[in-house]
Amino acid sequence: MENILVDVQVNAAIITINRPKQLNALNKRTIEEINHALSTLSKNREVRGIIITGAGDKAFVAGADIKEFAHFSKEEGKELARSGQEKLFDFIEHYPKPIIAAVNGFALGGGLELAMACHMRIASENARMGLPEVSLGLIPGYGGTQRLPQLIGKGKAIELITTAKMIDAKEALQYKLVNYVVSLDELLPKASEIIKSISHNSPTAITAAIKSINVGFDHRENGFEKEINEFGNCFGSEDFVEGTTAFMEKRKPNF
Ligand code: DAK
Repeated sequence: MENILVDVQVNAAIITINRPKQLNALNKRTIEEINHALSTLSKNREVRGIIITGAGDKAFVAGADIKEFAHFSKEEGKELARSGQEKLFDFIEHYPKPIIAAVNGFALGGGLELAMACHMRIASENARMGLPEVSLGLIPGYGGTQRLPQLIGKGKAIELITTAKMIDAKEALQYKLVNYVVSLDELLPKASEIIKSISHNSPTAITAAIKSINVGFDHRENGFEKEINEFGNCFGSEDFVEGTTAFMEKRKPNF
């Protein structure tokens, strides 16, 4: 791996995007590497959740790598958008284990889109977020026009996208774009603490819950139907037997 670091700890794995001189801008290679790391980690049963963060204390990810796509044609732009969405953004959204973005500085453009594709976001007090694409003659191309309104509502999303303005961590919390704001020192511990509490619960049920929640935002499928199906499937799982048996035996379940 050239552009990321992967650190597998108890319960959680931390993926650090490691191009600090470029403020961790996302290029094609970084997208491929994150995809590869996530694919490997999905098979590791000890890993119950993933944290994605940026190297250094200045940026999570300052956007897609402008230097890489500046000369792209229309066709190349579409191809980059499609392959990036499949390999990273949709891949993360539909990942079977919870992924937390630990936003430790600038999360702009593709960087904020990456954070929004994650299941949860925690920001450090110095974080600054925005979708400045229209200032470059672009629109958000990695799902930002869809996920920002889902998270903060249509009116505020249109304001942020059309003004290209950056917001600070406090505003992001107020809009519910992030779940928590903590000091930079507390960022990774807070994310690990959430994954620790997730680790007490059934991995099968967590995957089913992620799938059901996602379908509720996918207008091609009926979320309530999906929830009924996934709920029914839980009854056939070993985790369900263990969870209910443990409850009746007044002990903690061992998933
Ligand atoms: N790409 C490439 N390099 C970047 C970068 C980026 N997004 N952001 C920063 N850098 C590089 C700078 O060029 C500089 O490199 P050197 O000149 O030292 O070689 C280094 O990181 C440090 O940056 P600054 O010197 O600018 O640092 P400052 O503290 O002065 O400013 C800043 C920090 C974050 C305010 C500033 O760097 C900045 O405005 N950065 C750009 C923010 C931005 O506009 N991000 C891009 C948003 S647009 C697509 C799909 C999606 C997208 C595009 C295409 N397709 C599917 C085709 C998404 C687009 C975006 O993300």
